[in-house]
Amino acid sequence: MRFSTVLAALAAFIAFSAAASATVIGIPTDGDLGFQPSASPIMDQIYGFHTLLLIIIFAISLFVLALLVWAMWRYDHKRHPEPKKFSHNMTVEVLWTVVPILILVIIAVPSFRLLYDQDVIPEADFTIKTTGNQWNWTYEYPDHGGFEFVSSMVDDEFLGEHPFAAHRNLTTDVPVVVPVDAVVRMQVTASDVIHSWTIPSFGIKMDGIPGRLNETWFQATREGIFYGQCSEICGIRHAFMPIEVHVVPQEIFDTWVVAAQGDPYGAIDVLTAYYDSLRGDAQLASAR
Ligand SMILES: [Cu+2]
Repeated sequence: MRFSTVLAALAAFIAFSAAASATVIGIPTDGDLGFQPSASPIMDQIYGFHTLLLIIIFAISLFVLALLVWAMWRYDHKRHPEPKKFSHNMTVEVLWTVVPILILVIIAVPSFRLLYDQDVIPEADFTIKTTGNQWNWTYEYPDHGGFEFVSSMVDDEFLGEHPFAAHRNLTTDVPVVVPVDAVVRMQVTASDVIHSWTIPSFGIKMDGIPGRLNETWFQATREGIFYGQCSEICGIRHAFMPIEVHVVPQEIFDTWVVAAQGDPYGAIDVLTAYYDSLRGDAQLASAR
């Protein structure tokens, strides 16, 4: 088995074990460490790359520590009273130049591959355009008739009235909805100051800059509710413009699109009905 395959399997296992009991991802959870569970091929790659770096860093730290301990013991003034007078050692000098270069090359290969895969958007199924505002997000679905809506955080006092998955500082009044496994081209811009559209589980973070149209992409490979937050300090309510993405089966997405073309703010009823129908499903019931 190739080393990269082992790394990917390890990363998938970590992602799976962290997420096995939750379909609502991006909320604070007690005792969690590391990244949020992965839900996209890009995040899988980030996981694998992160694991590779951890192994390399651990090996280097261990080697330097061992070298230090050995040097302190071996060249102690009792064991080694007369210091040697040489000032060059060709072998050691070549080694400490070549080995770090090799390590950097080993890191560079998956790093460049990841950068390339993040940057080059595969053929997209459809596009969503988002505009960051102080302090909420406007979403447009240009490939589905061009309907648009503004998604704002639900304030604490109204959380109790929200039909599903009400989480403080994360739940929005109108979430973004995408079908599972669809390749989505995400266009990001802003109307006033710089914002940043982020979903950690999808491995994406893209600045929204006034007067510029940035692009990124994601493919959500599992159903659920995913949260992110604006990641560019944008003013006094920067912490209160969350991002909420619902990944649902294609037919639920199609129903939602038809409803949203009529009334984007009322289309949330489609999601409510969908989660109600799943209430008996142990896995998705936790979304409520
Ligand atoms: Cu912002």
